[in-house]
Amino acid sequence: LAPLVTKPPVTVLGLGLMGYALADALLTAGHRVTVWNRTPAKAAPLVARGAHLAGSVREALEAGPLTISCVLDYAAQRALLAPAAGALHGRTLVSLTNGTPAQARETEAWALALGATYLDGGIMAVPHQIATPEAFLFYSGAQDPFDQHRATLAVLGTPHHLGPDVSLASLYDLALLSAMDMMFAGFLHATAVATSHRGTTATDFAPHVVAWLTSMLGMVPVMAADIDSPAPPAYAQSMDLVVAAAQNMADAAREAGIRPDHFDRTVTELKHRIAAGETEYTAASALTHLRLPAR
Ligand code: FVH
Repeated sequence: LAPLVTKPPVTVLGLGLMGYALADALLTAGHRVTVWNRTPAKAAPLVARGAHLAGSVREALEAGPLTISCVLDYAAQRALLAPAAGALHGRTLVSLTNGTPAQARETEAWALALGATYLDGGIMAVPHQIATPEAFLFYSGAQDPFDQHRATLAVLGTPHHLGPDVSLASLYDLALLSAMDMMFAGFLHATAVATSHRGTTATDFAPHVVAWLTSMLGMVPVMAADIDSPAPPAYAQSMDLVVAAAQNMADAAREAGIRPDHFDRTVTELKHRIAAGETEYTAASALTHLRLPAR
């Protein structure tokens, strides 16, 4: 006997690495899954497991009340949805396509004008983490569709609804992706410096990177509290010490034959700040200098 399918139907548009993982997780959880992809052949293993491959985007949207879209970018998403837009009326669209806060606001207005409800989302996971405890996803937009589809969305990873401002999910998503990008850039720079020593391999060095970055992560809440609080900071260093360290990092990179650009720029900026009278380096002061002047 075939198992009884009692969970709500869900449509997934886009079967790249991430879209495929989303559809696969929903199928595994027992949902009736309809899929659509520009290249239909990618759906074959899902269809073999019971997914329905829609012949058009319109058919995919009409298959149920909830559609999750996960394609390359918002331009591709809009281009594929536009010809079938009428089918969004009375349905919920959740975009897990990576985009900017402005694109989220624009897409929400477009969907609302069509009589649809809209949630914008950001996936904080890579495909193999979907439906594991490591995966979490940000959502923003109206509370009602989130509450209505919460159980389905929870299959993919822990859902965090950030509130009715639809731009928040992409803002948090891109902020965290920026942190990840800079962390990996830091790892690569460190590894380039360390492996300039002939006897050192990246594999030898990696555990030290992991240990150091893991221990330094403990500073994040301390620095965050300093940023938010008007009280004297718990963590502060003299500007002279920080500029000397940055100069050493620039010089060590140069000696190792590695581009010192980032640290050269840091030294220049810190020297300007010292010349302007700054004596203490704090998280709050660093943040102030990241902000562009108000337009
Ligand atoms: N992969 C990851 O680790 C990250 C994790 C966080 C979230 N991102 C975002 O998810 C979106 C999709 O990413 P992906 O990993 O699935 O990407 P690809 O494997 O490259 O697949 C791209 C899909 O988009 C379809 N597509 C591309 N252009 C068009 C178009 N003009 N019209 C219709 N569909 C289009 C593509 O179709 P096909 O090539 O298979 O026919 C794939 O389905 C993305 O926003 C990430 O930033 C993933």
